[in-house]
Amino acid sequence: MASSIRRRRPLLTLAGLMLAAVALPAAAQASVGLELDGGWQFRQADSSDQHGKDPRARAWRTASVPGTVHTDLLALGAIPDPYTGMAEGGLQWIGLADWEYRRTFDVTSERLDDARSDLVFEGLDTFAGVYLNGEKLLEADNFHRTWRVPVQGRLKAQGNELRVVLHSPIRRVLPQVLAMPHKIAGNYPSPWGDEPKDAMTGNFVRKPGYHYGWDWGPRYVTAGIWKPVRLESWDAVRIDDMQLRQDSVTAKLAHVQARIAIDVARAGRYALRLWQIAPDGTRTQAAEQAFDAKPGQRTLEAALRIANPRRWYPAGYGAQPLYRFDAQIVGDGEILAQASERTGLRSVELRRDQDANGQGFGFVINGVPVFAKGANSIPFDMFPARTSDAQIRRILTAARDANMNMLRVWGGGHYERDAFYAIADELGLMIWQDFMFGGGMQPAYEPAFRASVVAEARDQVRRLRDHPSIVLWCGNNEEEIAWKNWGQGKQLIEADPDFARRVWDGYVQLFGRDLRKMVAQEAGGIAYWASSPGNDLAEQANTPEAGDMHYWSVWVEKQPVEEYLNVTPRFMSEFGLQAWPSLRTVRDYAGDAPLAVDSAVVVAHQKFLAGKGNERILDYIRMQYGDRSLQEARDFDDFVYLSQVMQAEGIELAALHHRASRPVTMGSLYWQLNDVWPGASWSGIDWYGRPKALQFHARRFFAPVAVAALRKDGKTTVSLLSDRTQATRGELRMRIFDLDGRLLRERRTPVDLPALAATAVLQQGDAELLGDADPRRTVAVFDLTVAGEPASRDVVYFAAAKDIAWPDPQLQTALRREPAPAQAGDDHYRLDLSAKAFARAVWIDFGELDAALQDNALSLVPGETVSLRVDASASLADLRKALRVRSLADTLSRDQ
Ligand code: BMA
Repeated sequence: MASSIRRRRPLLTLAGLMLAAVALPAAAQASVGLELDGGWQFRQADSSDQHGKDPRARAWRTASVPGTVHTDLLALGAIPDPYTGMAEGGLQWIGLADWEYRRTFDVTSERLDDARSDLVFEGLDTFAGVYLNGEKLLEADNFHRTWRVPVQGRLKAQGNELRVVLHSPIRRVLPQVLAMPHKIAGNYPSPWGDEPKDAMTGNFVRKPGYHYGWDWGPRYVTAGIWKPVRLESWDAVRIDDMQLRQDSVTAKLAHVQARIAIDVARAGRYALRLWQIAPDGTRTQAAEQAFDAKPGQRTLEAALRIANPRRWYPAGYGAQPLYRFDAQIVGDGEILAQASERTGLRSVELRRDQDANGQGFGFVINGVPVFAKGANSIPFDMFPARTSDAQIRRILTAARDANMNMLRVWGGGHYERDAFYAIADELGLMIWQDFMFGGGMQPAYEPAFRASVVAEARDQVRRLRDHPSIVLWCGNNEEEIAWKNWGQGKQLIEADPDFARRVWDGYVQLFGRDLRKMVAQEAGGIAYWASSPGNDLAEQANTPEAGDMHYWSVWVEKQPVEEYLNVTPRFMSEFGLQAWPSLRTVRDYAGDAPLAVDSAVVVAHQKFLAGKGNERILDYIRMQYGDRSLQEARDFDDFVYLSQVMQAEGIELAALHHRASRPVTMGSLYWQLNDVWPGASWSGIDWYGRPKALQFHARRFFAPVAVAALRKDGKTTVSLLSDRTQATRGELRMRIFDLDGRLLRERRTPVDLPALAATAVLQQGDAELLGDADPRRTVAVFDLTVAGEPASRDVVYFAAAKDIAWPDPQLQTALRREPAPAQAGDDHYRLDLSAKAFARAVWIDFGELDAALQDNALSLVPGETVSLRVDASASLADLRKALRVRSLADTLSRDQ
């Protein structure tokens, strides 16, 4: 909600209001009143015992708010960049220190006279004592909450001092954890000795789990004032919250209940005015009501009926029209308070019908069952305040461009800022929103802990509930499965059955009852789901028959990727394979250090410690591409390339299988969309926003209309996948080639694609497809063309890549400049690419130059020319010089 308070101040013009609304992300918690973000200083607190690590520990130094202590130290040059080289181990002292922030501010006499004044901290990380003019105001203990403290009568006109003391979260919690006779298991033990491996504190704090280290990111247990601070003063009335509850939405009519929570300082007669701004900009008054109010809090309600609403759809199903509502509280002819909220009108249902396969799990938007395609998102940075809205927009746009329609905001991070959800609303990305619980149980058996969580969750649901993108609130990530299936429950039951029962009962109370109740009260009808993966607390937590599934036998248990074909879940919410980001990204963090699979600077950014991540990547490369591909010690570049090919081909296999299994399966979200820092991970886009091969594959395997040719046990099933709501027709072309480019067989078949369906159209054994052709020298290429849709291709190989003698495809490239576009920006180029023999996993790059490619990571059929748009700021000559094209043959044939 964007809100503002105004008293005896000039009114904004209507145009000004519109502009303000355009500039703000929807539902922004506008920093109105007196913003207190600038002018802060910081130092180590008296209580800290880390002064020796920081030569100027006691000096007041410039700080940024919102921000974190790590980024403040970095800005001063007091520490090395936490993301480069091998800085991590040497920076753990920061998490053990206590810190102190301060600033002063003046208050106008008008404000001093106001009946009410609140200091608002949108986010404090985490154990924070807050003092105003030496008097303690607040003892905060939850990163995810918004803190509002009344301060009227405690302000002076000049030189108010605000001081925030941040205690080391590890130090604060460790005594309590050490005193426990039996510990609760958690993720991940610190490799750095800053806390004992068997007394992990992270799960006892309401602070992002990933700050304590994760299997794709470093450990930086930071502290700070991570969101804006402001002083809000009012004399009459303040709008505290505004909800646009969508009670029903159909093509004909939307019933929206506007609920405006106000805080009245002065008794009087007021009026609520509500304006509706339709997606086309038409502004109409939606309600006006007068009311008498006494001091205190109350909620005003107005029932709105919107005829023939323009409905919001997920990407690929329709447009994303957004309505804005402006509320004003008027008294004595003046606007005393106003707020603005944006939403999209749609109906959302989590459909869980019983059927022959068990119980379904799928999202139905405006009556349309939507196959969810997407990925899991993690925080965009270790230090969230430094993420820019532009960075978020770039990554979310890349997700939408890859034909995704859903992201799961994973529970080990933080609730994202308003802009994230506003952008998701605009792009049509549905959001599965976890509450922030990531790995292992918490002390939910303590009522005070549960109360803190419910307060946090209420803050967040109220902040975010009008975003049409949010389609599910989920209690936690992987806590139930860890307890039930991974032995965490069993171990504790064996060690201490009474305590184990308390832990489980606390879990059920928090995730089964408290959060469910709060979501039912506050979230406007959006479904609640206890845990991912799970079956909403039913006995079995991770099964293909019901609920959502995380499938990690491939990767964690080292099963071959073909195993993906043997699991058909109702909704796959996690599965993944790691790959390294581009060499350029590795160089950016590693500098000139020698790069090899096992070199120290490389391993420092590989966080899958449980299984030695680079060894695991090599295992998967070997399974598919063989030993002869591996020059790893000598040629890190090949390792990066092969890791990306392996990841992209593996995830594609699984995602196409999920889509082909519709309607049994209704979702496929791979792990993971983005990165928190530059390093190895399961992401398709690295921390700089550079795509791995997976990102290009995703656009093709998530295309609304696509062909899946899946070979299992010597039999290939070809399915036509359509997310279109109307039936269409097209042509399926099958060609059997030998690798040198000889066409052995071709068949073209007209095909029907029923709406919202996967349709198997062909099933053939190897012998039928191959005839007497050599399986090691032959491929089957399936192309689907449907008018108005991009062509879709899938290729079947009859032998593992390592068993195929790849001929040199003799790739040909031609790069030219295209006429300049109408608007300024990068230049446009066109790259024509062709191959003489079959080319698998063609990768184009321009080295150190920034160039956005329309497509990449392609397979090329002999004789065809693929023409790609390239956007770059570099000159044609420089691009030509930097252009490099490779395919699997280059890497696999090097030693032959
Ligand atoms: C999943 C996630 C994360 C983790 C990922 C890769 O289970 O929920 O906890 O990063 O696996 O191991």
